[in-house]
Amino acid sequence: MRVKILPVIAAALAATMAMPAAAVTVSTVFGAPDPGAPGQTLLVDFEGDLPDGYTLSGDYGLQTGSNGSAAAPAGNDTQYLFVSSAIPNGSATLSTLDLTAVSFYWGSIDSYNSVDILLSNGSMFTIAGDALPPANGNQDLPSTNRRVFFTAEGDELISGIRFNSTGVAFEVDDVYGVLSEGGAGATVPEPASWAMLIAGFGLVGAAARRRRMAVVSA
Ligand SMILES: [Ca+2]
Ligand SMILES: [Ca+2]
Repeated sequence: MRVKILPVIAAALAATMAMPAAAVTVSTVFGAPDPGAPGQTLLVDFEGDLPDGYTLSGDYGLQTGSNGSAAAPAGNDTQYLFVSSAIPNGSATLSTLDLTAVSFYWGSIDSYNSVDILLSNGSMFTIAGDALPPANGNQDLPSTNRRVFFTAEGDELISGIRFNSTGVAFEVDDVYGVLSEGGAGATVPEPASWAMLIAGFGLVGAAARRRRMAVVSA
């Protein structure tokens, strides 16, 4: 009978542990200059050391003003971060504390820029620059210099942002966000998962009852 029961348990556990699809909503506000992020807290401005709990990895540059490597986001005369195909890999990751929402000022949006929003459950949400037209890299237009907001749905939490660019360049400054009040590491199964788990145990119980009945009738 164990041979029959174990697959039922395995199926129930697999349903519990299955990674949900990343659910993130996106909205933008035209910039030139940065419209700011009402209701959110400034987390990283790329001016000095990162605050505790934040790290930058990958390949990136930090600069003020415009040159051949990168263009200052419209209306921004402070230091900003850029990634570029002119720098190996054209990709950098900002790891954050657990956030329910995050936003940043995206300068001279190019179609070949993309953003990966990393979620603490291991899944990822991606948006490409060409989702925000005209995405032609114009350094002055409000439509190509936007604050972009990402909000995690349900119990999901944002744990990082990866900036990618296969051309010159992806420019970003002033990451704002909303810190999670629940803190990191709370991994209570969602109601749907509980239902699957309980249903799985129910099947196990039914199998056990059938076995007892079989024993009695034998
Ligand atoms: Ca800055
Ligand atoms: Ca650009």
